[in-house]
Amino acid sequence: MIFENLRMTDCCIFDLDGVIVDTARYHYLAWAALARELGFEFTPAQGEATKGVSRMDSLEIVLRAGGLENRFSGAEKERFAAEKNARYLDYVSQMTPSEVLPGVATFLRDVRSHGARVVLGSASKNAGTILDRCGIRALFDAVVDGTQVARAKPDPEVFLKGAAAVGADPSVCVVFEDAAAGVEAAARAGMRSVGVGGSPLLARATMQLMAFEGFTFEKLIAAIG
Ligand code: B16
Ligand code: MG
Repeated sequence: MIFENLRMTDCCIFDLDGVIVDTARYHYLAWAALARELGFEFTPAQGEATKGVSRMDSLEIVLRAGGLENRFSGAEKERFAAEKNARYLDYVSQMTPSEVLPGVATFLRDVRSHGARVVLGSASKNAGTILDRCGIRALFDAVVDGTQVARAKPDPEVFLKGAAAVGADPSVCVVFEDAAAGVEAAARAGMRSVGVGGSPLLARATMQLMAFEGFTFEKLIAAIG
């Protein structure tokens, strides 16, 4: 069968925020509230730079936006990050399965129905909570998140650990990412990638996908093998 002859993909690794759910708006609201407490406005455009970036690196982006870099001790920064996270978790605790982005759950099931593995590779330390709130943890063969990695994207650690968790070689893995740092992490891991959402910042990805509705594993294989 042509489909099987073309197939190089045995494992799909998914970023969480921006690919499976749209938690970016909750991250933004929580950072903007912290910025207001510190006396400045953090705009949605400035919030774009925090996508895919770890919590402490995101805090540095926020402080820089307010001209407050190098102003606070490590302990104060930890307190700011904890405060932001508490606000973020208030939003996350209200999430329901309806917030899984359209077509995603169907695509994950389709990947598995062809015998390929489905893995989560997220920078978020809250990934497990989000998967549980949205009722989709059982759709993954392995979950690697911010609690298990020492180095943030664009370091490839999260994706290499994800592949290792299901015994897949990087050459048969495809990473689905909405952030430039994640596309670069995939390339550094020796993996192909799908840039999700249409941002011009994802131009380095192997292929682009606007949204999951109507997308199938067969279409993925037809496009990139
Ligand atoms: P947390 P992803 C990332 O998730 C978010 O895109 C990024 O905005 C956030 O700062 C990071 O997780 C850390 O999240 O504070 O929950 O640990 O896109 O890698 O799934
Ligand atoms: Mg993301």
